[in-house]
Amino acid sequence: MNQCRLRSLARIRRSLALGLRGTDYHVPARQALRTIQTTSQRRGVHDLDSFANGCSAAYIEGLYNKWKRNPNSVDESWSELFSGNDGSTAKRRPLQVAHSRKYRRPPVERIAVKARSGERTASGGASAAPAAPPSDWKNIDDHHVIQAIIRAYQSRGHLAADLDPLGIVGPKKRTSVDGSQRHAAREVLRQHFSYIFNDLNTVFKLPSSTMIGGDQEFLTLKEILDRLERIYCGHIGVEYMQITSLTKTNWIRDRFEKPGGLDLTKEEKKLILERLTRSTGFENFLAKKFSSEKRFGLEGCDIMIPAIKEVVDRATNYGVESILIGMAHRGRLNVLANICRKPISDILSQFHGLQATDSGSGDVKYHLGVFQERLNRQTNRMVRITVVANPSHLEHVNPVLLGKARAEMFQRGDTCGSTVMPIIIHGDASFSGQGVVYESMHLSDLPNYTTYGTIHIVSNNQVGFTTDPRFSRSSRYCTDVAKVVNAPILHVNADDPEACIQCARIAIDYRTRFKKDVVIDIVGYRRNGHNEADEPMFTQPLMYQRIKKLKPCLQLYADKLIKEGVVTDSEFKSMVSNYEKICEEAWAKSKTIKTIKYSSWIDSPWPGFFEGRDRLKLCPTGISTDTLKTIGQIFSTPPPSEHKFETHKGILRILAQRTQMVQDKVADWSLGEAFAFGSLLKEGIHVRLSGQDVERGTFSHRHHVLHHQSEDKVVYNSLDHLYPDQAPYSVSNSSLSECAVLGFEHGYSMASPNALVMWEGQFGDFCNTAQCIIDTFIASGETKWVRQSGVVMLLPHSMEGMGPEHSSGRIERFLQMSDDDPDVYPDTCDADFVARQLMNVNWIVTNLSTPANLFHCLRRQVKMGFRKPLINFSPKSLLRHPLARSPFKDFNECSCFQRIIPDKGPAGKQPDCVEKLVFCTGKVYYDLVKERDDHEQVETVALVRVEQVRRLLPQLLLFTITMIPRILQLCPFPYDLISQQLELYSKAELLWAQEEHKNMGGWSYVQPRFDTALLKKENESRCVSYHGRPPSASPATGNKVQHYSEYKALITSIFGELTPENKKRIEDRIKKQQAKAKADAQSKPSTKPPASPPKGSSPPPGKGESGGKKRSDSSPSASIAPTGPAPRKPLISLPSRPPRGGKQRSGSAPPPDLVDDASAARKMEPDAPAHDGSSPSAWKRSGSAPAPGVAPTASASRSPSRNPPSPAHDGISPSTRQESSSKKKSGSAPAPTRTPRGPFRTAPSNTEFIKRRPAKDSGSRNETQSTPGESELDPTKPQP
Ligand SMILES: Cc1ncc(C[n+]2csc(CCOP(=O)(O)OP(=O)(O)O)c2C)c(N)n1
Repeated sequence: MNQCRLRSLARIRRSLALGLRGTDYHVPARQALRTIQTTSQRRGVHDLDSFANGCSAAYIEGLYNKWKRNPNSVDESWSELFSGNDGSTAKRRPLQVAHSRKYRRPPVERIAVKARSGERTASGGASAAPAAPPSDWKNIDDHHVIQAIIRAYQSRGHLAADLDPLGIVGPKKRTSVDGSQRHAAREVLRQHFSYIFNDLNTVFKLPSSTMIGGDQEFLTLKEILDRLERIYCGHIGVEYMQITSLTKTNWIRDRFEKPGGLDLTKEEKKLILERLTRSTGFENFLAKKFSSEKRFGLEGCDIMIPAIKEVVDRATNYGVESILIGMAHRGRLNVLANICRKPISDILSQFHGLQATDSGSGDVKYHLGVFQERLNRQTNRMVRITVVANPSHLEHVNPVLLGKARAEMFQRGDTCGSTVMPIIIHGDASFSGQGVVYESMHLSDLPNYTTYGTIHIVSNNQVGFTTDPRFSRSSRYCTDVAKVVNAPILHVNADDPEACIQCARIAIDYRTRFKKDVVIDIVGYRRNGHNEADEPMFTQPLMYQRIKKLKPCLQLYADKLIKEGVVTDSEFKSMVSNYEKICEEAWAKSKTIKTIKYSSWIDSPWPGFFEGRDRLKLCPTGISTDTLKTIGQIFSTPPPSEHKFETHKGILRILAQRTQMVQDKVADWSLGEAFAFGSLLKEGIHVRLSGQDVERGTFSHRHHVLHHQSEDKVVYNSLDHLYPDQAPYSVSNSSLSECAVLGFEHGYSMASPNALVMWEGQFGDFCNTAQCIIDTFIASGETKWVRQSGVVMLLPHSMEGMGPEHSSGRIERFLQMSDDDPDVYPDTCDADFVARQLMNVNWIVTNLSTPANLFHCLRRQVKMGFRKPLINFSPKSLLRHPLARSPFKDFNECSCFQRIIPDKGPAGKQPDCVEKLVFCTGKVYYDLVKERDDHEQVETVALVRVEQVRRLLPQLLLFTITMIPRILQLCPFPYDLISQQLELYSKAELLWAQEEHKNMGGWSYVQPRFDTALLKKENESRCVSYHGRPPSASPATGNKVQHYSEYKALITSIFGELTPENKKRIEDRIKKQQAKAKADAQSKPSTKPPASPPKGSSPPPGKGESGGKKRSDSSPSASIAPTGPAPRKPLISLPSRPPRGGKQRSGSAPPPDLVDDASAARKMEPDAPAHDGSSPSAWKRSGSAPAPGVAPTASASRSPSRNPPSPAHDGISPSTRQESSSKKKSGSAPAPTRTPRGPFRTAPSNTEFIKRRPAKDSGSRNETQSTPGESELDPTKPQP
């Protein structure tokens, strides 16, 4: 089939699908279409060319309607088609007939053709075909043509509409066959036009698919064409035939087509003029007073203000009490002044460059938010108008606004958007260009995200900065994206104020009636450059030549109304001068304003929340054991039996495990989370959790929404049934968009402080597609706009061998954006230190490792006297880790959030005996604990420490212990608790262990803060050394073998190699476990689930959910354990301890006299490049030397086989070594002093220096380098 035919078929398919989609239409229509297609595939092109055009859907529809009334009233071939009798012979006939008839063929001829065709059929159809009833076939066919013409205007009329005030774009008027000038000549009517009859006065009966006749059933052809032309090809181009709902298309058709439906009264016209005077007057005034200031004026689209005003008026009339507006820069000040009625003097004061009296960084005037509550004089009703503060990033305010609107609806108990309405104002280039527009639009019909219709207004000035539309989009209209949600799109010429107002009216009526999105595309121009200082003639010379000649819309409309006698010239002049006077008075007033307050531009005030509250009071977060039991029991109970809810067997097992936990008074992650949610719900706090797959949980651990196994859409959520008077709980799987959904939840959290609003990333890695929301709203929103939000981001994060994009939530980025000063040791003696620290930081960053801490942390979010975003890196394997459970006592009234969890092992009683203090955060803690056990450090490490322990107490030679406190709240940094630990273990070597790469994870954040804490201590010479993966461009390897080898390198760098004794012990232990498991299995063949699981369901209890998942897949520690599948030899070799040379001590602080001067000098070399991935200055600060025992370079980790890594015995990268030796050669070794960095900086000795000493690397490299071929080694056996 050629392209033309394909297009024809596509068109007819669409027409049929759209036009005939009524309840009982579509079956035969589809069949008809299928028949047509089948036939067309068999036939030549000519069969269809004239038949399958864009307008024949109307024709077919007409026939179909007729057939429905009386099957004999249409040709037999159509009858066969519609009745579904599409036998092989019948299939071809309708086409032949329809085509050959070409609408106009006289009946006699047509019947003849039919007969001929019948003769040709094998079935002898000619003799069987009934004779056509006597009728005026010419007349019928002519009516079909009229119907097709009407349909053509309805669906394609907008293509010929006169939308561009500049007259550059759009079809020109052409002379039609009737001699009149018509826009629609080519674009719309195409070949129909050639069938226009010679006699324009012929009267036709109007089909039911049009309302142009009003009460009249008959119109002359001329009148039909004139009316259609006026409605569809005038200053409004309405795109609505794409809407799949017949009710909606009929409604729109009705509104536009009904005669007189678009007429305005004199008063209405006068009101438009008044509003236009204000809109234009405001821009003129600003232009006069601040000619060179950027204000992003609306000139050229001035009518947008009266149009919005119309929407507001009408909406308030319909009962809307709160209107939320999201918009960018263009016309924003005008909206504030003339829609919100923000005092003009306040707006003008923003131009005066005044000092703000409150804290924060502020924002430019055309980004500020506004919240105004006022009486709408037109409707005499109170209305709240909010313009949400927004960043420069175009369109990204959209989801935020929608979330805020949705939350307001929730607060008001508005379940259909009747009291709250969002309006979004777009630019043409950004509407079509920014993906977030599409992503946000897709929320419009989702049950938990819908705002029951948003009014979109495009201020379409036909240029984006300096870029013409033809270079900025591929679609015909900038609004085409709205078609994905079936929104009607009303394009309107900005220089026709009345048409604009009509569109505004229809839009708000449509939204009120159908609760769906609608778009008004106001096509205007931009009188100035992108901003007022820009020269547009550089880039759009011809456009601007025209613009210069064009009278402003206000003038054009005033002339029109004066001509019509609606206003007099003097009335108009006084309108203009009155508004000028208002502006002048405001100007004078603005000059008396001496300071500004950022808080007077807040868009989301929380009245009553801050007043009378001690913001620094941290309320307890623990709850009673009774509450725990109640929540636990309900959360672990299947739906009540009376509901006959069929629950999946696997879920029943999970619930049984939960019951067991409740009985045992311990909680795993999901139970801990449920305790937090349930207890808040009990206290009347609304909880909302949204994100991809959150109902079940990406890792299948949550299971809040249970699905009936044999009834569709029947679900049960036990957290909805905790207490009779509990607050509502909303957990919702979202669309697959991080940007829109996170923005939405952020907006939701802005509406009220009394809600816990959470967004969970599927994996933390994907949150960067919402980076703009994170950067411009969550990180900096409070600073810029004094607006608080307690939104929670839950970002699954941990290195579990799942590859580069399933491992890291990018802790480092969030920490890097935290605004606590790394160099200032805070006043930890302050009684309110903890709360003050939280209040003063821009967000809280946590990496929690116990369910109890998650519980307290989430509850703290709403217990604080202020709101802060919480970024929590949540676990993956820990969700089921047997050690990652919390006893009930950790949730009770005596418990609280723990910012750090000190190691509570036996060594705590003898802190002086502790040799190593390893700080860490997150999941790696559990790995370290296991490895510490496996390494039996007490006996083995002492020897390694020979050199180090010289400065320790003698008994340490025999008693060496590693302490592992966990830092759970990374930001704000818990200085007080860290300092306590440093004090307590004053002789221990300090280590920071992380599983992330060196340029990632928490290291770059904690290192300077550790330094600050250490420098605060007198006579402190220690610093913290780094133990983790080397720097890398990629967050994680995708190669399991490499992952494990990196992991092992990290472990070895802290604990050294497993000794033969260690390995023997581990082997014995495993054998014992295996034997026990075997014995258990023999004694009780299966742990009984409540009922036998169906195929493919969850694993049996005993193994639990985790039992079903191979540990080796997710847990490095599991995989390197001897029980795991035989791991391959790591590609990166591990350092052995003790290191060669005797003096070296990986990661230990040598006494100052042992510091290698030369390596220290290298470290201090100011110009030394940062081979380890840190910046040179960070490198200088020490503590940032390459990790001992880890792969030395990023390149090595990228391609180990081609670029084999050097051994990590000394933790020095080859490049660093090279660097060192070259520096040595050049003899440029300065004294080993540290550069003071902050107020507390002195020059302590550097534990890193000795680790960086070059080893005999060539030998060791050969010794330890392994190739994949050699890698099938038992990890329990000693490594070479
Ligand atoms: C996401 C984003 N990209 C680029 C810019 C820079 N920028 C500011 S305005 C503008 C042109 C916008 O054109 P349009 O959407 O048509 O609005 P107009 O300014 O013409 O009203 C651009 C590219 C921005 N602010 N945000």
